[in-house]
Amino acid sequence: MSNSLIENPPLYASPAAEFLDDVLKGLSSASRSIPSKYFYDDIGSTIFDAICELDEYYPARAEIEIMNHYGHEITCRLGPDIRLVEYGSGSSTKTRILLNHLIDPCLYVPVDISIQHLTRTSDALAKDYPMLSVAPVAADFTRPFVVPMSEFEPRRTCIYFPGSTIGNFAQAEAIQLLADIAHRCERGDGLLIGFDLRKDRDVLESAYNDRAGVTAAFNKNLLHRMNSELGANFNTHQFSHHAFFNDAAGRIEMHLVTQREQSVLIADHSFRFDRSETICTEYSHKYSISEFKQMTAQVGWHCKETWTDQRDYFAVMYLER
Ligand code: AVJ
Repeated sequence: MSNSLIENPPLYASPAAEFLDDVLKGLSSASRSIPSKYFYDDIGSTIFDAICELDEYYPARAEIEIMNHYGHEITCRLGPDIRLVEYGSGSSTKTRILLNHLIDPCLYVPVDISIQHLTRTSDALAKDYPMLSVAPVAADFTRPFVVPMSEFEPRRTCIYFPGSTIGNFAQAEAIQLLADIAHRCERGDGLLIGFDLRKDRDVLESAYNDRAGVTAAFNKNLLHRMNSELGANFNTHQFSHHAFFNDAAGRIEMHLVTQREQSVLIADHSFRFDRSETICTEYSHKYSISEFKQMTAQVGWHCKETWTDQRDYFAVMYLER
């Protein structure tokens, strides 16, 4: 049915202006960083899909295992006639498992930052689920955006936030985002969210340092993106991928490390890098179930049920406002 892409009005004159602004800000601070949302251009989204196929990258498979095993139970919790809004829908792989079980969903709203990826995914879904209304929204979900309404009044709205994307936010920002989602919801609305659990350091570090180098390519794509979209002159061969578990902070950190001292020019701004200086490109927090319950309860969510995979590597939690 309705499958027209909704583009929300941008807060910046152009996406490139926002990207440039965030990069200049991130590289000017004492500990250099770039927001990880910029991984997901068309190429980055495709590399991420390849990461999900890697032997070492357990989170994708663990979450799919949970969805396959408890799909019926989970959708019983969500109930019939819902409007399903997905944050960071990517290829909507796990959503298909939900859609196979859901009873008469009124509308599916995939929200993603990569327009090309979103369009491809929504077209494929509309083809495979001809009875389903799909209303894709191209937006950065950390900013306010308009959620399309369904033709029929839904019983409730459920936010689906899979993939442990919540882990990419610093803890205070994650709590703020969970609060924002709560504010956008009405009493009785639901949140189905996936997050990665704390585990053995070796398992964690292998997942972000795969032997085939796909995660390294994913990380370095950010340099290619800055070169092609912002006219930067990063020598991509002189940066290496570095990922490790920061135990005290409970997170994997991904960095780009310069192999030698160098200067980089980005739109008239020159940045000096000392040898071994790093740019932090991603946090991936690993929480315990009780820690996560606490974070969500603080901002108005009530945990109804939690499901985990056999090895307790990953959790999917259902909460209500
Ligand atoms: C699934 C997007 C949350 O943090 O594990 C995968 C992205 N980064 N390998 C994660 C990612 C490096 C990822 N998210």
